[in-house]
Amino acid sequence: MDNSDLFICIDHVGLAVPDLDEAIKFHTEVFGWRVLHREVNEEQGVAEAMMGTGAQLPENAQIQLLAPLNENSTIAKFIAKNGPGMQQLCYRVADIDAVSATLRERGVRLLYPEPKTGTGGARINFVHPKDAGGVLLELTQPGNADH
Ligand code: CMX
Repeated sequence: MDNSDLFICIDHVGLAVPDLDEAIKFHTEVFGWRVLHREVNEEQGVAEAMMGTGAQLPENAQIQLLAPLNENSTIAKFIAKNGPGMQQLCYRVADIDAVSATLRERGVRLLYPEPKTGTGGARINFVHPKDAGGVLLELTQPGNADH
């Protein structure tokens, strides 16, 4: 795959938060963001909200607020170890299978053998932080649902 076809843009930056409603209140009242989408993803162990600015365009990155559903959640573990804060950076891709194959060819480990379901029905996978310079890197191929 050609490098120019790999990533489309930064889709979102994910913030680990202890309480979703409190985080939404803070980000709307203090920073002026608005809720674009909310959902619970049981498989990922998160309650999440995608936040956009008042002038949000489809190609503008969003903020993803991620709260743990239970103590076994990846987000609960992250907060216990690091406190609340930036948990992930997510790149949007057009074809996650092709991008995954290219990254694997280049020696990068993806966490799941096949993509799982993420926000709004997107197909997602993650590059381990040890293979991405210390950053948990999500890849997302958006679904057709509201995103
Ligand atoms: N960002 C950067 N580094 C991270 C990290 C993160 N979010 N999470 C873990 N690490 C680092 C740790 O600092 C640690 O490094 P050291 O060994 O140098 O201390 C190493 O990776 C292992 O960390 P750990 O605390 O032992 O964590 P685990 O191995 O149990 O889990 C990971 C790490 C990436 C496999 C796990 O977080 C994961 O599966 N993430 C993908 C799923 C996910 O994040 N889901 C929630 C979001 C859902 C969504 O976006 O839709």
